[in-house]
Amino acid sequence: NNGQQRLGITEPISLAGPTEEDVIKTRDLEKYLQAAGLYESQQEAVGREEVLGRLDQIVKIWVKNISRAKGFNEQLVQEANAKIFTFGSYRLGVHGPGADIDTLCVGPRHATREEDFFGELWKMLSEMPEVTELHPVPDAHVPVMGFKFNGVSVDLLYARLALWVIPEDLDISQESILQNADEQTVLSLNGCRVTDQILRLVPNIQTFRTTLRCMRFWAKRRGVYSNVAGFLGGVNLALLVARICQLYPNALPNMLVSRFFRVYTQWRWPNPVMLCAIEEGSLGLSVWDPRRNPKDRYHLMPIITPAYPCMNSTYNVTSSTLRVMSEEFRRGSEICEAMDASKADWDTLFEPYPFFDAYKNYLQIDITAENADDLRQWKGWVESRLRQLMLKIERHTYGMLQCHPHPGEFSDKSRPFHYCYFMGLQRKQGVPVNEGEQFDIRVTVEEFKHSVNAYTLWKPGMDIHVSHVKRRNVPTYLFPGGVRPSNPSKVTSENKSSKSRVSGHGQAEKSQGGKAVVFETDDVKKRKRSD
Ligand code: 3AT
Ligand code: MN
Ligand code: MN
Repeated sequence: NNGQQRLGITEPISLAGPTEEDVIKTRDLEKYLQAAGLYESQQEAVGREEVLGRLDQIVKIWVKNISRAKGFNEQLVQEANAKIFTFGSYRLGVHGPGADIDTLCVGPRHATREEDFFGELWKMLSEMPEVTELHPVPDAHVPVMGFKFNGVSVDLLYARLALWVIPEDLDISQESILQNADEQTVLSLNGCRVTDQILRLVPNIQTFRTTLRCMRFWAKRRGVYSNVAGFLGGVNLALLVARICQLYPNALPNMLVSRFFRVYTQWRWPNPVMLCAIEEGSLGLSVWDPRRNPKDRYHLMPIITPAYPCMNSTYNVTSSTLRVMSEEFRRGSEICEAMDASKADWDTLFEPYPFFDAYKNYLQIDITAENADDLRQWKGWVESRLRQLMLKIERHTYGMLQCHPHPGEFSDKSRPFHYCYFMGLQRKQGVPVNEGEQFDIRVTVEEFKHSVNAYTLWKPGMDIHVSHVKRRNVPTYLFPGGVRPSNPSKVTSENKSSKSRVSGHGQAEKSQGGKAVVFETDDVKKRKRSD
């Protein structure tokens, strides 16, 4: 127990350790997470280690091959080295079955990204029978090679260091590693450096892990797990949980969960959450600083990464997604209080958010393409733009119309090469409604589609369609088993009357006061493109 050592930028809130009840409740939580299938089997764990071992071998062979091809003498070829590091949920030790392994290949200065990594290494991988679904994305903000190795999903990034030889015991936590590194390398190293730093800055790794697993599960169930949609991603959640661990260094996971909700319900955003002080560094890289960088002032929910150069990890959050998350923190906090009074249990906390019951109006965004490969690219692009639609709608209605994006896509089994996305729409609450008020967002939607269709890699067949659907008309393939639940909120409140108070169901509906709010959206208009 190193809870005596102060970690973090303030004193802890409480040094209290667990009561007997906390021990029991934490054991209960661990059992719950086990039963929910959040842990992989021993066999899968061994499989992953094998994959990592093989990848390390492969990049070592690769770097020797390219050194030889570049005319290095045999001694230098033998010395040439590359190395695999991990980050993401696997490195944090909170990954579930079937999760990907996020890996970083660190190579020497003569191993270039374009030709050697995306060229030669790609070629080596493409010729291996163990490797399937190989998808290089060299033009991404953080360039990545995605593939499956023995069926395990792998994301492989590349960092090209300014060193001639990569020592086998290379420490990537020191700032000097970033010297003379290109921007993609800094970003790629950052994933690992941040993860390592988080693990160093929490007082107890085991309690941190269990708490984080719990919060990841909660966020997925409540529809607030998604970076790209403007909610919380793996890194954001890890940082939020790590800060709570610092504030309650001797607490067990059950306490940390309830403190998590309490602290973030009371948090006054945009005060930043950070695990350590933001250091200026000596390399002149830009760090998060709202006083200096005007764009940092617009961040609504800053959660700062703890490795130089410190950055905000939640630049995608909008006022709408922040509102949704704040509501979920509040709900979590109330449920934890109810749990203390034995009026709720873990089931209550993890109850899925009834997205298609929560709003009267939805925006449906359908996308199609001609084949699976096009669809995968089109999907990535459209997803990265959906946030713009949300921002535009909010801006064009002066914040009177609020959007709630559903994280993730849906697909209709009977429709190939098709995905759809949904956003709940509601009028801003607590503002008087004008009779017959309606929102015309046709221009907004048109603008959005225009920007989406400006995709530089657009191919014939990549199409997007935006429409307005009423709750009763949402397609049945959205529901598990293709069957719409008769009235989920009602069932809940009848069966679990003591818990319904805190579930927050149907609030959106009530607050619209039953008055007509009409949305006009563009409808089926086949896009024509001449080139
Ligand atoms: P899973 O268990 O894989 O679902 P995870 O936390 O490992 O959870 P990801 O594999 O999606 O999540 O991401 C791992 C890290 O990769 C998190 C972040 O440092 C980086 N990352 C992921 N997506 C992006 C992105 N779009 N842009 C920049 N970095 C990203
Ligand atoms: Mn991952
Ligand atoms: Mn990944």
